[in-house]
Amino acid sequence: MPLTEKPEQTPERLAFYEKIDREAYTPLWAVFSDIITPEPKSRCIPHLWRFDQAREWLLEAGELITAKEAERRVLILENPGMRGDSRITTSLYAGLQLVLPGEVAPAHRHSQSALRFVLDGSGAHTSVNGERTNMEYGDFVITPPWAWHDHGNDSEQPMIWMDGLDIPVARFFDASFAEGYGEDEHPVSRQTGDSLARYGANMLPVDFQQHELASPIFNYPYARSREALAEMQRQQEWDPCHGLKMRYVNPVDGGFAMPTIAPFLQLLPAGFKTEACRSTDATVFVATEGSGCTKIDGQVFEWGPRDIFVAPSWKWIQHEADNEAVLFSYSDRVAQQKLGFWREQRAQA
Ligand code: GTQ
Repeated sequence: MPLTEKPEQTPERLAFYEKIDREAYTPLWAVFSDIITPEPKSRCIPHLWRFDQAREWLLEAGELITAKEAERRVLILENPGMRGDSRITTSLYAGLQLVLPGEVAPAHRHSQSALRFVLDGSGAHTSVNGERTNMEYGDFVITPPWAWHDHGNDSEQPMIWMDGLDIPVARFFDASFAEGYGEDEHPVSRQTGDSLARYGANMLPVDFQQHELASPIFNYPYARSREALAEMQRQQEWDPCHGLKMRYVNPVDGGFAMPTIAPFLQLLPAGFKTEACRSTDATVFVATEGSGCTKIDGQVFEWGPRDIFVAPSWKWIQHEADNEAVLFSYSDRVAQQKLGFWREQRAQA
């Protein structure tokens, strides 16, 4: 049943509202249907950013400012429905970061969690709490909340990755803290590859105790994830809405790899067309391989490798792959599920 309609605004009522307004009161019945909506209502709109254009403008930014002067040389992908707000969805941020050969993005830490998804170049590193990882195309890298991190590029090529952060979430809760380390790089105290060996080989140190919310693995190499998809593909078991979709997990508890951001990797075989599906977690997608198109709320977006697109909450999504395609995506699903908000619906076939 629909909710009661908004009551009429009689002169007596309006006079009353005006009187109480002066002392910071508002009648609920005048706003109820705006704040408790029968379905999600959002300023977030579907949009696609072409990587080639972004790369050109990032390299231009590289001539204007150094990574150090900028703290982070990033072009924010702002949702066109929420310009000026530094967000790609209502709860999440996305940006494209450039680190040029020889540069360092100085060590700092903040309350916000970050993910990196590597899109261009090879061999630059990020360091998290004293361990370095070298980054390759498609690697999914985590910076947990309040972890020291700096980025450097000792390779010969510019390195570009997508940053996904929960900046709007921290802002919503008024819980943002940040500080610089005071030196370009945090000292390296652990061997490169240690975390992946220690936590990412289906084993855990015998007396391991969970103290952090984020996964202790901080680089999930694309080569491994991609190989898993290729192996599963042979089984030919497809989800009608997602093709073959996996979520990146925290091996300690089986939950999502990050406390506020849910990351996924999915494969769509050549020619596959998904059934329409919608969920309350607005989602950022990046094509890593292949090309195709995605219909979001009736609008069709054609994508190729490294293009980024966003689907708002509760809008029908349908993917179609021209050739074998892989999509990385992230959303706030993990937070919504913990808080009891998450819903999904699959179209009746
Ligand atoms: O690399 O630490 O896109 O702190 C925004 C804020 C990246 C980072 C962003 C950040 C970073």
